[in-house]
Formats: sequence, C-alpha cells, structure tokens
Amino acid sequence: MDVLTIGDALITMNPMSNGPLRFVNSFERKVGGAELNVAIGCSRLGLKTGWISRLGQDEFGRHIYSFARGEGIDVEHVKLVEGYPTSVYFKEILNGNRINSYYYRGNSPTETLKTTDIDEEYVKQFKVIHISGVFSAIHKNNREIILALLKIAKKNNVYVTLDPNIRLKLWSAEEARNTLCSYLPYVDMIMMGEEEAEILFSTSKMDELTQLLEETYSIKNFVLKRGAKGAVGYEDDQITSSPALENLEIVDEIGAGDAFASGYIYGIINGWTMEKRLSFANSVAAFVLTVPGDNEGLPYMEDLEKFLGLKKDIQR
Ligand code: KDG
Repeated sequence: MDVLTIGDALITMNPMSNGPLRFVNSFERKVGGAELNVAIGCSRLGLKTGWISRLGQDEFGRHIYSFARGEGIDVEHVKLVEGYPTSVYFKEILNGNRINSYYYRGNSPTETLKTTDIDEEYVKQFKVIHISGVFSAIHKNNREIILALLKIAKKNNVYVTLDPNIRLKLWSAEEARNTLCSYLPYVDMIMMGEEEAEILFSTSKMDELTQLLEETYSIKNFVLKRGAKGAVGYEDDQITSSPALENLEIVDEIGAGDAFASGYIYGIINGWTMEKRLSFANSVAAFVLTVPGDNEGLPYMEDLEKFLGLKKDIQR
C-alpha cells in the first residue's frame, strides 16, 4: 500500500450561483473533506490508498462511503455509525473567487473513533501517512487518535506528511499551533501556506523557517505554498522554487491544497527531485482550480500527460 489518510469527510453543497448564501436557492451536492480529497488525488494518480474514517449511518454517509470506494480507496477502516449525522458544509462564492465555508459538523461521526481503532498491522503496510489539521480541529479526541497513528508510523518507519490546513472557523490559532506543533517530532515533511507558517512558527521567511524546523524539530523537508507566487521547497540544505501556473481560469480554489499534496506525495513515493515534485504538484493543483467542487477536478495520470504535452490530446 502507498498512502494512508485519516479524516472527517463531509457533503459539500456547492452553490449554483454566486452571492450571499442566504439568497442562493440551488446547490449541487458533492463530497469534500481535506484528507479524503488527498486520498482521491493519490488514487487517481495510481497510488494504492487507504482512508480511516467514520461516517453517519445515513444517506449522506452511504453516499460518501460508495464515492470513496468508487475512487479505488481502501475503506476497510471506514465505518458507518449510528447517532452521529454525516457532516455537511455549504460554500458561498463572493466576488468571483472569495469563498466562505459554513460548517455543520459539530457532532462529527469521527468523534466515535478510539485510539484502539488504529490497527498497527494495517498502518504499517503504507509507505506514507498524510495528516491534516482539519481532523484535529473537529474534536479534541481526534488529537489522541493522530498521536496514536503517528507513534505507530514512527515505530514502523512510515514517512509522515503534514498539511496544517488551518481552518480558523474550527479552532483558534493558538489551539492549532499547540496541537500541530506537538505532532512535529513525528513528522517528516510539512507543506504549508504562508499564513499557516506565520500561525505555527511566527515567520514565513524561508531562512528563518529552515533554521527553526531543522533545529527545533529535525524537519529537513518542507514546502511553503505561496499561491500565485508559486511554491518553494527546502530539502538537503537546498531551496528550490517552482512558479505557479499562469492563465488559469480559476473557478473554485477549495481542494487545490489537497491536490498539491497528492502530487507532492506521488513524487516522494517515486523518488523524484524537489523540483520535479513541486512542478508536478502545481500541475495537479491547477486541475482542481478550474473545476467546481473539492475533488472532481483531480486528474488521472493520463490527463496530466496530455496537459504536460507528453501525450497527444485528441478531442474529437
Ligand atoms: O481542503 C478542502 C477542504 O477544506 C474541503 O473539502 C472541506 O474539509 C473541508 C474543510 O474543512 O474545509
């Protein structure tokens, strides 16, 4: 197996028109959830992927379960539970690209997960475990689950990637910082936005970050995602920049970070250089930016080959 993620998935209600949510009457029901998006992205690229989760024993839970399974993700460790409705969120699209999220996930089914549900025999089969801050923000108990998972990963030499994915609607900056920094001794690689770097480390300057992450947490590999300015990676004392793709018609930015993570992890598993990992991850993210929904745009390898000009794109 290649990549394991753990998290709360939710129904995404994508508005059919822009403007304040109170005036939007039609929505498209889709599926979201940062960690599930990464699993889908990796699976579409051809990696063998697993996802640990709990969903409500309801129509939305059944839908997400089949959706994940249909994407080729191993759902052996996903269960539907009574008494906890599957989470839902609504998107609001204002002025073109400004997107607000309204969450209904106060009683997430993942709250029923226990540390004893993390099965070492299952976890140790994977090459990479990807965690994101969203799962820890949902409920305090989830932080114990993550620590249990990280300890198993460390014991079995499984590579751990972290996307802080800080959602200030779900927890405070201080809570996010304290929790996510407590994971760092078990983390091999971080991919974060500039604002997230400021929240976690009080700086988004590369030289300060490299020093702090190496000296305090022995982290020798990280990526700073800078939106339209592209991404910068640090590894083996070297800084590598990769420009963002230009002239994209962005319709929905949500999920692009997860797409980036999928592409980057694909590069790690295939032993690619930082430069190749970053440019591939940027291309994977570009696909998601141009399609409404959190994961629909995630490309298959064939789509990327056509996009990168490696394969002929016959349209009709
Ligand atoms: O990264 C995309 C996710 O943000 C989205 O799919 C829903 O999990 C979600 C969240 O918390 O916003």
